[in-house]
Amino acid sequence: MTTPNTEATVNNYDKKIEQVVFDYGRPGEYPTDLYNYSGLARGIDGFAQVTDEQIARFHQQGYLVIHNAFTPAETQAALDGLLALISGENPDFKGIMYEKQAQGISLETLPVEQKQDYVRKFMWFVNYEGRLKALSEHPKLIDVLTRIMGEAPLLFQDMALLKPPKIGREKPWHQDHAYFNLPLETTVVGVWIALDEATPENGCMTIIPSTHKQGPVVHFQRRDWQICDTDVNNQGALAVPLKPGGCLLFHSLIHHGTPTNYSGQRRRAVQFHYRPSSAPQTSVEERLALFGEEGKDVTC
Ligand SMILES: O=C(O)CCC(=O)C(=O)O
Repeated sequence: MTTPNTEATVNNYDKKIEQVVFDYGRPGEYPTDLYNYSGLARGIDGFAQVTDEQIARFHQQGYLVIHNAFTPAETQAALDGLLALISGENPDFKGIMYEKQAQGISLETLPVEQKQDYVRKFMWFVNYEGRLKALSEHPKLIDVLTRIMGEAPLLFQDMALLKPPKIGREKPWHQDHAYFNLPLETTVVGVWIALDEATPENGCMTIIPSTHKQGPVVHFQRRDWQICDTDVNNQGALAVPLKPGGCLLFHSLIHHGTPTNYSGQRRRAVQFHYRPSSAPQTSVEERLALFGEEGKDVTC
């Protein structure tokens, strides 16, 4: 059995990337219609508009889009924090993964403006950067998450895919729950926050509403730990364009993915995952029995 890609794995803060690494996913061609969408996700304006009806819609459709969730100052502070970590201001922070194209480049000699355009992923940064921690603990965000979960949320994963211009590889269709050792019935919520404008051209989120109700789908180790391209039914898919400071809250079983950034525009974002504080954990074996083990007698 292939060890599943751990793009988003890990359930606690004991684990972190220990050294500078390069993307181990396989960049590759994918069907040109894989990220086709039939509309744009509609959203509300600001946390103040999160009514009980919006919370109910999250549970029905598996997502909630909040434009202008964070102020320009809060968004800029998060971006400044990210750039401070890329520039190496905190030598203890090692959680950066570079795009494959960065291999052979003297990354340490590059100014941060250039260096950031080779970064694929950041992980486990909140404890190294106060500005990012503040974003993850934003009282208005925590309030909405508490209302969704019915109890206090616990941050258990922080990561950022930066998807640099021209080379930012896709994140194939997947369910985040396939990476988490948590019982299926746990309401796990991902929060994806745009730091740049995210568009279909530079690789914004694409989601298939209500797919969180279909339960676990087998994932395969292909270009990534992903749903097989031929198992994706993107009829009804929605693109989720966001301006900086906008965010997408999404259920961990919803099918989602992001196309390659072929544009010349940056698409920096951060993503936090929260679970109810009281949720028990399960094991890798239990997770793979539901989502994996290279397809359990099926092909991809
Ligand atoms: O930021 C992206 O491009 C996709 C992130 C995502 O879906 C994930 O890491 O689970």
